Amino acid sequence: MKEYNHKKIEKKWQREWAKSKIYKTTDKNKGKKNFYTLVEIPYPSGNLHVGHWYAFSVPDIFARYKRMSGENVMFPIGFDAFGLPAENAAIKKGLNPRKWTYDNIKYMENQLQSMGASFDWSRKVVTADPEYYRFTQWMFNQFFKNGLAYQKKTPANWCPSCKTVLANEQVVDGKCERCDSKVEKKEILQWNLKITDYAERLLSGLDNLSWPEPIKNSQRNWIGKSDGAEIEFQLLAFSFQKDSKLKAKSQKLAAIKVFTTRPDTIFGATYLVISPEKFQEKLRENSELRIMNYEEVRKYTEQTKKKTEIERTAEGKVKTGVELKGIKAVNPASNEEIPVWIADHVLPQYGTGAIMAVPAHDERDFQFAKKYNLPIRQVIEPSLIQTAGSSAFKQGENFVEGNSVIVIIKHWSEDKYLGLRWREAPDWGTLLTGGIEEGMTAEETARKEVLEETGYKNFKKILDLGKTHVKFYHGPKKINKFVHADVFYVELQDGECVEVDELEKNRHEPVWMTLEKLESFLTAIAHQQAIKSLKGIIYSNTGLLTNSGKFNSLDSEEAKNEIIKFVGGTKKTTYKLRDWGVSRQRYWGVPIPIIHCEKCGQVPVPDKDLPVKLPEIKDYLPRDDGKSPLAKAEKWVKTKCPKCKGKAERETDTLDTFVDSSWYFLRYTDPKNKKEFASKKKMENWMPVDFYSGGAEHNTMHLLYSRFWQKALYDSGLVKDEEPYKMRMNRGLILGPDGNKMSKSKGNVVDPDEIVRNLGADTIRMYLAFIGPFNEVGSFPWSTDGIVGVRRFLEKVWNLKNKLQMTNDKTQKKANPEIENLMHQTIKKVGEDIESLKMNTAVSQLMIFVNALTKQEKIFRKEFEILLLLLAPFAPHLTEELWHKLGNPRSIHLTLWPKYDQSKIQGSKTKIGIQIDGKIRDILEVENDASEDEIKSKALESEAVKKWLANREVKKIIYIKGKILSIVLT
Ligand code: ANZ
Ligand code: ZN
Repeated sequence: MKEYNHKKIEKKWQREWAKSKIYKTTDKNKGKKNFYTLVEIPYPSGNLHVGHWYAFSVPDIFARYKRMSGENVMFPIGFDAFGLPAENAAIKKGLNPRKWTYDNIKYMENQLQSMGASFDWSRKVVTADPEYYRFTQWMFNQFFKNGLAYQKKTPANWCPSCKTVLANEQVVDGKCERCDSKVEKKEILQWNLKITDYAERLLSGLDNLSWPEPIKNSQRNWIGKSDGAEIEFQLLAFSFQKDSKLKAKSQKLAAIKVFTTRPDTIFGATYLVISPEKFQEKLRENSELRIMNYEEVRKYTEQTKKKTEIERTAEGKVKTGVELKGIKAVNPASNEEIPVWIADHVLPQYGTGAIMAVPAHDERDFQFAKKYNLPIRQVIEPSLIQTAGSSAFKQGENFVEGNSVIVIIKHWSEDKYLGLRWREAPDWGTLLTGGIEEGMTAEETARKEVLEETGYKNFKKILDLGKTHVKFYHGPKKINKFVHADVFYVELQDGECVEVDELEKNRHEPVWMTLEKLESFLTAIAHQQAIKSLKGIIYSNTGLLTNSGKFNSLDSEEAKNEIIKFVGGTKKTTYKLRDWGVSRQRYWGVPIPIIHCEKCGQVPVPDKDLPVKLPEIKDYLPRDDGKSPLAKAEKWVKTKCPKCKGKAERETDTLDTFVDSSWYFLRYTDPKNKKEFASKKKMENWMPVDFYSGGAEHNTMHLLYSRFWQKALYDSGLVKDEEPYKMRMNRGLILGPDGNKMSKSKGNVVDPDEIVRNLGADTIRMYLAFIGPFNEVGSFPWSTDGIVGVRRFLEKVWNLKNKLQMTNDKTQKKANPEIENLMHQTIKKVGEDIESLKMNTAVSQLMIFVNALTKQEKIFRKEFEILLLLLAPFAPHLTEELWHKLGNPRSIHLTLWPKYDQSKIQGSKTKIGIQIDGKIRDILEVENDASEDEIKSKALESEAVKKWLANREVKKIIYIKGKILSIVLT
């Protein structure tokens, strides 16, 4: 018996597959459906790590399965070869980034070969190849001609250590994603792509994609759509006298436009806040605009510019600001003159860069108003609907309206409050409450209710906390109610009581409790709201308007449009998404194909002159003047204007690598095309991508950029589909054996090359498939025992060949029906599990099957062959070797996936005893592979079990696999 020698087998078959090109995909394969499996194009960082293995070898299992299932599968690979990581590494080692990158690619190609993945290498794409980036440049120029690419002086995230501009997405917690330095703001002339023009389509396009919801939601949040209005506030100038008292002069100055999502709250806008940058702009535009405290304002603005967006908007941040002395604004709804401030928490790029502050209903405005003593005016009265408990409002049914009071009563000597426990509705906890009768005021009612229902008669204090409106179902009276309640707070003077009516006493029981207890005791939503009002927690939801002139008592949502009209505003939708800054002041990237001419302005390099090749220069280190190192390549920079032939200069910035990776998947469909980025016909063979697997970190960057890119190409008629990816899936993370993220400094990095040498590629592949469900974003620690276990499993498979029963064997036994059933069940389960990316449970099933075979004295060739076929996507080398040893001439990987016989599977049921409090009460027949949850729910539905469940509750359920489900009752 020869031993399982993975080294020999793996090398041999990798060479053989390369020679016979079995993974080369033709664009059309008769009778087969094309299926495009895509994995994210890797950076040639220099060394393949376990993360790469996970990212490629598990999707390879999927691709192989699809191929065996009769589909024409394309599974391409390439290298995203430009960009910071390559350059930083090159800088550290003093090497030319091009040489360094291409050396890495060579090295990584060998490593990738060792994985035994079924990549179609003939479609390799390298984004740093001039044949590739010539089309990156060409597309950029199309966008430029269509007005989608523009240059603008923008405050950029500047990394002082990498000496380059970073995209917002590359700034994490105010720090550079790559080097962790604190990011600064710097004004730089930069190229941008107008992704914001596509915000709405990027959003609505998601609705029709069958991607996982969490991925779609992260894109939705990133795009951040808000419906609101833009409203103008006039500014007034004030002349001021020596005593520094303001004196209105009512000279109309510029107007300030604000963006608000809550125009309904405008009567409560008691001051205006402008972002410091926006105000500077206003000052520049309008020479009449003058303020008294310019120096203070200037200083504050300077400080603001040093802050990152995250620092400016952090939730817990202490609010700061400076009032603009000498001007006021006019609230267009109330005509009031209100103060104007600048503050850094208002961002210049969002909305209009200015806000109307409504401190009564916005938490940030509230904190600001408290700190600077600005007026706070409530304009929304809470309007609530009880949805929980027996008093939940019955939607769609009639209701009666009424007025009432809610009274919070505080104890005279203790820090306690009164709650009422109702006898008629035991789940009901409330404050004191009662209806207002004709001719009585709310306060009179509150006093009367306290006296009549509790007997207390001496008040130290009574406070009106405003109105709350609520819809609920009145259980005892059996009607829906819409109650308008006045909330009061009463502090008792002493415990002196009058006798309370027996009838009242019987309805509810008064309980004294701490405020904290009271809050969890109250079930009535309006009463919970009353406590919030008492605690001074602002109400930021919708409700009924108050203090709002002719709009009083209207529903705030319904009043929005009328108020916008009333103040002459316009409806406006904004997005958080910003335009995509694509300029990089870096050497190692695609040169932006634009020529600057003094006469003609920005002129795109003509198609015939593309690619604009990245020149070879000596000094490619970043410069600290904010310019790209290419600026030093004078010969290259100086050129002729394509239009007027006069002297001109090349753009020296290079493109962000996210540009390179925004279309690589199109190039795979036609990688050698010299005329076009890909021919339409070739693209139609494969696009859109059927299955795209990658990392969650790309939800909002690459995935959004490439969707935008595709839409922009679509609008130019260059591609047929508006969306590039039919399905997207994010994989999890492989952790070090210690449960931490693998990192050199922690010494917990697993080296796949070493494992390939010692245990083999098939073992790693299988192990990574087994480590967890591939379709769930989780993190899985590497286990040395685990991988050794998988290796042993493969050895078992190897040794099974010794049990093969020869056809001429006289002692031949009949097929074992148990094995046959298990085999069909395994075919079914492994196929279904791979299809749904639950590779881990597919492996478990294979292990069950192998164990059963190992226990047999002899096994049939058919059984062994089926095992090999099912195992082929996971362990391609081992299975190929054994397949050929059996005398099969063709590659196992070109063989079809076996079919299962349903009738054989149905026989494979198992009996599970259902135990209740220790006694078997029922027996269930379930599929062998039924999950614990399935068995549980079946058991709880069984009539026999239900009988025992009446009046009692399930305390615990214990499942002993394949045998007993034990239910313990209370
Ligand atoms: C008045 C108001 C009252 C607001 C209220 C909210 C609640 P989202 O939903 O995230 O789009 N805002 C507008 N522009 C801003 C800027 N440049 N920097 C900081 N804050 C800005 O947020 C929209 C709300 O954020 C706007 O509506 C505005 O405050 C504020 F009870 O206006 B609101
Ligand atoms: Zn010119």
